[in-house]
Amino acid sequence: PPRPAAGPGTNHATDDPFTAPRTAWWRQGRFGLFLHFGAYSNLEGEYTRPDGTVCRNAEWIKRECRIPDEAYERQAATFDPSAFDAEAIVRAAKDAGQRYIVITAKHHDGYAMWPTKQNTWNLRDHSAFDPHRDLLAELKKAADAAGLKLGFYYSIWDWHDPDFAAPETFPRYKKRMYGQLKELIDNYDPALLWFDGEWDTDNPANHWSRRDGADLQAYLHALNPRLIVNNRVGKRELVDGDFGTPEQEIPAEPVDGQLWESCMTLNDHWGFARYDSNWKSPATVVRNLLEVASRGGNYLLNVGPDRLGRLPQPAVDRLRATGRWLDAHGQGAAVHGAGHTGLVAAPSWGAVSRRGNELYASVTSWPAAGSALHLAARSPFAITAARVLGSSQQVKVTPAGDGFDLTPSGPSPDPLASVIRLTIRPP
Ligand code: JFZ
Repeated sequence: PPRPAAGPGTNHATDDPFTAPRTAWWRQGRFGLFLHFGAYSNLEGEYTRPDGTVCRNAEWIKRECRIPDEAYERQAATFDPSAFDAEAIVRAAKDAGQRYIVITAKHHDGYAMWPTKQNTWNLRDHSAFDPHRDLLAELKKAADAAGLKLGFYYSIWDWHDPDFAAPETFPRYKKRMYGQLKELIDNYDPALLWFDGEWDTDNPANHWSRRDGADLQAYLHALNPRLIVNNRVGKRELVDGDFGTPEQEIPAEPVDGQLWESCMTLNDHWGFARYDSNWKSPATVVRNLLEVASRGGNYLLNVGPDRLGRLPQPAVDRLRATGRWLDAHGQGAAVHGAGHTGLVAAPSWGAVSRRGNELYASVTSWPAAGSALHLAARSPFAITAARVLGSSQQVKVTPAGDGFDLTPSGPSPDPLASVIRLTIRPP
């Protein structure tokens, strides 16, 4: 169903993000790299208290480990991500088959990763980093050169700004926030803004209102009508951004007429944590990506660079493996530009996506020799051709019950997952 029209006074983009040309790159891209990088990264997940005990957390370390402001500021002053290599990061994303990058410009700790003019709590004015460098500018340049889109995560909730917590001073905070967002848009021309921290909370109290969300979305679209904005800009009332943001989960069903993006960590933390080696396997990443695409969503896979700005090698390896898998199976045909079929039921053996008149049946549980995969049809259609991508293997298609049986002639060409491409004649 079409989205409800904008309510009175909500001057946001009135196009339907589900079909709007401005969201086409995002809808087709399906796969992005999320980067959590900030002053917390400098601690690499471990804070040693004055008494010698160690407290562990990643991007929430300031709050969860109750680090006093002075101590947190002191450690941030030593932050020197000198090994941040925007080209290497962009190459890793591109090799993975990712089409966009979203980096934390400001997380809850309030620390800005660019030389903002609104305060000195930023990487230029409060760090040991080369003052002539600008990470976001470097990333923008490298992303542009590689044809990847760049977006910024921006936390509304701010633990550092002295004007944040009191309702009387909140307007002053908002003014600085608007100033920062204008800087980001004017100086780096992001394709997307990914808001967070819009929720009700204490310590510090959050006075962000549904009206604030609507005003902000209107402001942003006035600055750049093509900007894509996530739903956490507001409180899911008055405005809902352009896409939903399920976190660390894949919705079982696509939401009719609504864009969504599932964000997920590659290990167990968003920010770098040196003790966390619980990396998802390439098979898990590929399976998640296929599931997400088959349900019409995007997959925003997170990596936290270390204190020097380097991507952890296990993360690079997994990104590389994901890209290799996509290349080997039809150059990402099951993912890029593909989406929800609307024609078949989600199978237990994998995921099925659709691009035009082709269905991509990605099989993570390949059948034993001579056995079939059942494809249940929700509405009648015909299959006119079937082949295994990246292989010469034949697949026999036989009408069966509510759909078809697909019987491959041999073992799975790829233990990770293999793709059967079905050419269909739609109803
Ligand atoms: C937030 C942050 O607090 C976290 O550090 C990380 O940046 C993540 C991507 O976003 O955490 C959230 C945000 C939203 C929900 C849960 C955790 N949510 O909607 O359930």
